[in-house]
Amino acid sequence: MKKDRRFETQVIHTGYSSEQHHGSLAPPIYSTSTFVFPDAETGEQRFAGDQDGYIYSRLGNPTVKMLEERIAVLEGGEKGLAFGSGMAAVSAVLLGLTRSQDHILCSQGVYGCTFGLLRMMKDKFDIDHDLIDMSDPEVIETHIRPNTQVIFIETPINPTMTLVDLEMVSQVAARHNIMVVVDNTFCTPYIQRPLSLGCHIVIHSATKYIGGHGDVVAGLVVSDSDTIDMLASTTQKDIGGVMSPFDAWLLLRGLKTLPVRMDRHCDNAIYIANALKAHPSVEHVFYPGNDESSDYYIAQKQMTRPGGVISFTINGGKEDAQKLINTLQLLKIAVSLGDAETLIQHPATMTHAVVPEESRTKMGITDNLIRISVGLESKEDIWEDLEQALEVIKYV
Ligand code: LCS
Repeated sequence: MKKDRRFETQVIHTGYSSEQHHGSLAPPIYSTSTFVFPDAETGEQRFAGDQDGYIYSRLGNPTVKMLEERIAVLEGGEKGLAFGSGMAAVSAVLLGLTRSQDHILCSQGVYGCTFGLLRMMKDKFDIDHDLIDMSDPEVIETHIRPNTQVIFIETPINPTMTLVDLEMVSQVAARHNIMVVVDNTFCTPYIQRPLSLGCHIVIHSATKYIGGHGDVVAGLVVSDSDTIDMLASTTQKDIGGVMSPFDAWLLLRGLKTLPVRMDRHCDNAIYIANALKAHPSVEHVFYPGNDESSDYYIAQKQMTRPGGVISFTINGGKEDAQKLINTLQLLKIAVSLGDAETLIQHPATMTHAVVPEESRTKMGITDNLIRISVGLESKEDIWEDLEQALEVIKYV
């Protein structure tokens, strides 16, 4: 396909050519563990890397490759790599870029299991980290050590929705030759493209908006060819958290509607965020579309739209948050995000329960914080359900 096609065309066509597959409009699922060599010499050449071709599905699979090519183009990188989960992707990247006695600088606030991985890397492999507020370049500079290899960022940060200025951080990192890794799960390349802002690696929990239908757990990484080849031949191949061909097929299908879905998620979320802001039971709304927020200028700079996830605090505590959630009728009580269904969860006791209370407080994950992944239902129906639940806690 012509390289200069627009995003809405690339999500549908890139990485797949029906002419090469008997005219099949939908891509085939190469559900095979291994590939037959015509002779022993071919096997030798493929293992030696002297001949292109598939060997074994942990090392590469045609359906998975279609997805890797598509996501690479969408993120504006050279190559993509698919994993069995977002955490398989995060761990392959962080373990692939570091060795014992290295240091990672991380945004103050990340998904709970990424926090768990950083702690495990420190305990088991002597790879240290600092979680810092990334709003001030001088603060970042003062935390950079001679052994800092990676700056790892989520933006918006899960679940506080704080934003990090990717261009600013990548400029600081460039002065020290440090790789900047961005978890772009909340935005997808439709909303934010970190590689175009000077960052080096993009990671996705493709479980979320990329899949979009709550039926697959998967991860993706995009970067330059050398970095992807290094990850493919080390932490991916030897730890082995690969994606199945069927999951790649689901994601190829999900990607086709990404721009349409993201626009609807954003339209609904803007409506819900405004309605929450006006409700007396709501203390504060954390949403990149909130123009009263101190980091709103970052959203304006690097995001095309504010996304579909909103967090908010209520006037009350943990019991009130749980009561509100329990009163809902349409909204589903579930972790994850980016699905057609609106999902609601309580980060302090769910996604971020593994983070010790002291660190949770530093990250801003209080007991009265609630996160909503606004779905694709009627925005009026979503609000009616939330409103009736907010009424129940109004007079506590
Ligand atoms: N990165 C981010 C920003 C995430 O939100 C998650 C999962 C992951 C990585 C890990 O991806 P997975 O292995 O689950 O595909 N976040 C979840 C959440 O907020 N609720 O449930 C899972």
